[in-house]
Formats: sequence, C-alpha cells, structure tokens
Amino acid sequence: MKRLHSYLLKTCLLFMSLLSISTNALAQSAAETIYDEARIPAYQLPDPLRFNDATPVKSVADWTRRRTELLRLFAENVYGKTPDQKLPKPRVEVTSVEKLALGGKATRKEVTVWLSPQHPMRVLMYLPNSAGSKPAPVFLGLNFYGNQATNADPGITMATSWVPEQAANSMSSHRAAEASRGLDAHQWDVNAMLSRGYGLVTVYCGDLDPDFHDGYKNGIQPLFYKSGQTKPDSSEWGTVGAWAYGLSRAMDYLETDPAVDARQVALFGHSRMGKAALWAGAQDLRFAIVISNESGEGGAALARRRIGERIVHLNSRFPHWFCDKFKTFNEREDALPVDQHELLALIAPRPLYVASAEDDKWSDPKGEFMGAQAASPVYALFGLKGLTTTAFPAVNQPVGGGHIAYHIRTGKHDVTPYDWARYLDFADTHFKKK
Ligand code: GTR
Repeated sequence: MKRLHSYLLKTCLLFMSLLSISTNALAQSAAETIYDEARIPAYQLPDPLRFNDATPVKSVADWTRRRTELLRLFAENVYGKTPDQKLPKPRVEVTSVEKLALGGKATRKEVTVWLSPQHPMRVLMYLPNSAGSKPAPVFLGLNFYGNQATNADPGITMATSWVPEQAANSMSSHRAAEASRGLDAHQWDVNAMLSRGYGLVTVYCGDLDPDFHDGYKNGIQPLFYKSGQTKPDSSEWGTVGAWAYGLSRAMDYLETDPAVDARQVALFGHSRMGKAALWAGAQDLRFAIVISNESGEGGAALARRRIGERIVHLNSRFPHWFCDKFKTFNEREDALPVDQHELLALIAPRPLYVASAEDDKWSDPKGEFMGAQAASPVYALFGLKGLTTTAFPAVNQPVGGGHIAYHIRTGKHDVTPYDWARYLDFADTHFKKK
C-alpha cells in the first residue's frame, strides 16, 4: 500500500513536471521572435475606410464618424480609454527663464503645470532667440529620463519623480542623479532646431506615470478613479494613455504662451514615446504634424505581420503600458478589431512622418513602412497624397513628397541628427517656411 502510494505520488510529480515543461515551452514559443517574412501567416488588414458595419466610408464627412469609431476601438482594445472628466484647471507656474541659454541662441523657460499637488508636470522649453517677438514653431516630445537628461545645460531643473536606473543616483533610489545631465542629449538635436528657427518643448514621461508597473499608484490615473476604484478597468488607460494625456496638457499650456505658435506644434516621439505621440496625435487634432521615430509594435508597425516584437512580448515585458483587455490579443493578432495603420490614419489630414532604423529589426521597419502605406487611402479621401511609394526604400533615401513621409536610416534604434534633419525639412515644407 505504502509502495503504491509512493508510486502514485511519483507519477503525479512526474506528470506535473512534464506539464510545467510543456507550459514553459509554450510560453517560450509564445515569446519566440520571427524575423523571417516567409513565416508571416496570411492576414487581412481591417479597412479604415469601412465602418464597423462594413458600409464604405465615402466622404470626409463619413470619415469624421468613422474616426470616432476607430478612436473608440483603439481606446477599448489597445491603449485604454482616456477619462472624459476634466481635472480642475491646473495651476501653471513659470519657474525659470534664462534669456541667454545655450550660448545665447535660446531662451530657456521652465513651466510647471500642476495636474494635482502631487503631480507637477515640468515643461522644459528652448525657444529660438532668432525669432525675436514672433511666435516660434516647436517640436514637442516626451523624454525617457527627466528633462535634465535632454541637454547638458546645468540650468535645467532635475526631475523630482522616479527615474529609471540609468538616470538614478543609485540602483535603489530612483532619484535623478547630477550625472544624468545630458544623458540623452544626443537624441535631442536642439542646436539644429534652433538654427532652423524651431523651439523644443519636452516633458519627462515619469511626471505623468513612471515607467514601471506599480499598479498605477504613482501615476495620474488615480486622480480620475470613481469612488471605490483601485485600478483602471480593463478598457481604461494604462501608462501610454497617461503619457499621451500629458502631451495634450502640455499643448493646453502652449496655446497660452505667446512665444509659441500653437498652430505649428510638431509632436515627436521615439520608441515607447512614439507610441504615446501617435496615440496623443490621434486623439488631439491640435498637433499640426506627428512624427513617429521607431515606435514599432503598438506604434506604427502592423501587428498582423508578427515580425520582431509582438503584442505578447509587449504585454509580458510592459504589462502597464496598454489596457488590460489588450492582453486578450496576445498571439491573437487577427482577432484585434484594428491594426496600426488605422492609428496612423487617425492623424489625417495632418502631415505624418514615420521613420525606422535598419538595425532596429525588433520594431519591424517594413511593418512601419507598410503601416504608413496602408494609412494612405484615408489621406486620399482628403485629396492628399499619402505614402504612394510602393517599394520599400533603400536606407537613407527618404520617400514621400506628400502628407506622409518615411525613411529607414542606417544604424540602430535611436534618434540621430540624420532623423532630425529630415523632420526639420518636413516641418519646413508643411509649415511653409521660406
Ligand atoms: C523596447 C520595447 C519597444 C520599444 C522600446 C523603447 O524594449 O520592446 O516596444 O518601445 O523598448 O521604448 O525603447
């Protein structure tokens, strides 16, 4: 009897370990990364120019209604809904002005938008002194490590919210270190912007929601909870949604600043900040140009291609970025009622720039290009030229003379002066600068 017992126990343990091996194998295969185009299963992209009930979208007036449908689909399934209710009007405080910043080329201005007493959103601005009293066009973008990391300028106020290890004093403190000044400066070519008459406006994403999963305790989400609510519902926003929200609040401020031409704000974002920029640009029509720099999965890249990063990778590595419901589409790309070309289409009729890097296979450069292509019929509805180039371009050969431009440059996942030069050319064209 005792023997039988131990035999049964052993068999049971063996069975359990086999089961765990096979679930691990499953989890591993789920996380497997595909780079071979031949392995993409056949897929059909949803048509941005068809309503949910399959009737065609034939006019700009129809598109306005279709736009509302698409925004809802993205909110409910991908990024989560941005709360409708408004916060009390934030107090805005100009905390510093330096008229001779960056060797006299710029006026540096810092403004705090108090979203709540615990959530100061610090806006850093460099405005070109060459503009004189004329309002300047600007690029607006979120940064990864705190405003102080975007330039070595010692006058920038250090981030006060949680920062990632790379920018922190110590592994455990997550407080911004002096040494993080200029950490990311190579990604913000402010000299090029200033010399071409543009300003730069940037906000640290962690002021909206620090980039780690703490159940949304330290972000702005709790400011909107209904009584008794302790976390966002499955179709309510996550971290990317909060970042996008912050971009719109920065825009609210820019509309009140006479030194800025609020009709000429080009929204820019790299990588995860590119995802946030696209989502902000889709929801908020005040952004005059939207630029996605290597935003990849959950950004400009088509999810159904399954190349490089996939939804399952995003959701397992960054469970806080998207809404909970998005997790139900792990390895079920075809079930998603939208794909990312429809997010890009939501930028129409405003100019859109999508950029990739050759060595950034994880972001699926071709999927980003194809996303921009598949958004183009919506631009055509407005009588505008989208990305009509059919062949995937060679490296460092920007394409698209119309309202959508694209390039893939040599090099890795990053933002380089090459990228900025293209964005400046694009802004010059569309902002009709002489
Ligand atoms: C990666 C992530 C990408 C991209 C990137 C970034 O780890 O998988 O989706 O957002 O981070 O933000 O640099």
